[in-house]
Amino acid sequence: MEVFTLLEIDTRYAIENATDEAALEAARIGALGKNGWLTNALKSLGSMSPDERKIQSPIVNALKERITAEIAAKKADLGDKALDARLNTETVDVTLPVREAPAEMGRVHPISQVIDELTAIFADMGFAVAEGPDIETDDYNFTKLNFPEGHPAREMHDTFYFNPKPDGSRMLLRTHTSPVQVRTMLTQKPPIRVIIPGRTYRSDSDQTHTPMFHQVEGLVIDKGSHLGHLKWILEEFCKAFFEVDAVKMRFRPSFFPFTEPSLEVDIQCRRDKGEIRFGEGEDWLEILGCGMVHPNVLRNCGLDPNEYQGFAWGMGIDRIAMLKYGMPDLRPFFEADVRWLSHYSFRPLDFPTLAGGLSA
Ligand code: 2U9
Repeated sequence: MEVFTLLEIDTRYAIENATDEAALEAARIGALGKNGWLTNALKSLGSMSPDERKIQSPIVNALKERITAEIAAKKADLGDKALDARLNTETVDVTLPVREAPAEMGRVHPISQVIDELTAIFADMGFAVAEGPDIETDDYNFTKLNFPEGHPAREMHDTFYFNPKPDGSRMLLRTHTSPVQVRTMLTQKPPIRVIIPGRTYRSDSDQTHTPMFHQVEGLVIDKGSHLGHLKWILEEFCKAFFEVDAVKMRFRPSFFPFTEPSLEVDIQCRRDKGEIRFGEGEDWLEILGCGMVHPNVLRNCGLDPNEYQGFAWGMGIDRIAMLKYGMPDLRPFFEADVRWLSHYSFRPLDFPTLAGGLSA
């Protein structure tokens, strides 16, 4: 009994004077740890005679309850004191700007955003995405697309050529994504439904032209494809892309070596104090070119024009991005200016889908 009293006084003194969690834990281990005096006292109850245990058991258990309660009370007290100390020393400057989480800090370039948007729209209509090399042969970029050798149409494209090879042939930077359609027709059996977004190159530079720019072209080849299908696809695309319920489109005759007939397409808009609104107004804006694939092109790509026909279209991605997001100049697209990027770019986790909203 006396020994217990002394040990209890000793432990309560240690608990009371503990100034941190480590000192409190040391006091707890001294009494209630694996080899603590109170643990040993509890263990010794087992070897006592029933009469002796009857006397000692309530004493030892009451002791355990008192010490446990005291430790818990001290623990709460130390926690409160630690919190008070932190609150007294730490201050928050609420005027500081909020830092973004790392996953939120990157931005999606408007070109990538527009490619994601148009991919979502055409994928919903059953189109696959095709890709090909930026460095092409003269054959795939021009000859197979019905540009005759020495024809002035080749000059229209302001081509970047590489030095000639020993056999006289010259590789070039593709001037449009059309060689990818050639590759697709040479390797896949119709029906074909593909879009090709990608980089293209022409030796041209001013406010609306850069030597590298982006195009998206589309191609449909089947037995009964016709201009009515093409018109529907383009109208659905324009409504979805510009996020309007209805849009008028105007088809004008034009010329491209690879399509016959060839058409240029204008979209209805309103020009309002430098802003352009689509799906309303009396103005027209040229947006893309299109046509039925020329029979010579089908033949050059291994398809019989008496069995298959198809249509194709092409448009500048940079241009439709400028129109949709109100950017006046094309050149900053490629200048990597962080101020421009943080203004015009998109948040990385807002991936465009038709169901979730394209640019919401
Ligand atoms: C194949 C057959 C036909 C793709 C087409 C256009 C019309 C067109 C321009 C728009 C603006 C290029 O970026 S731009 O300068 N494109 O007007 N492109 S039809 O026709 C093809 C392509 C491949 C085998």
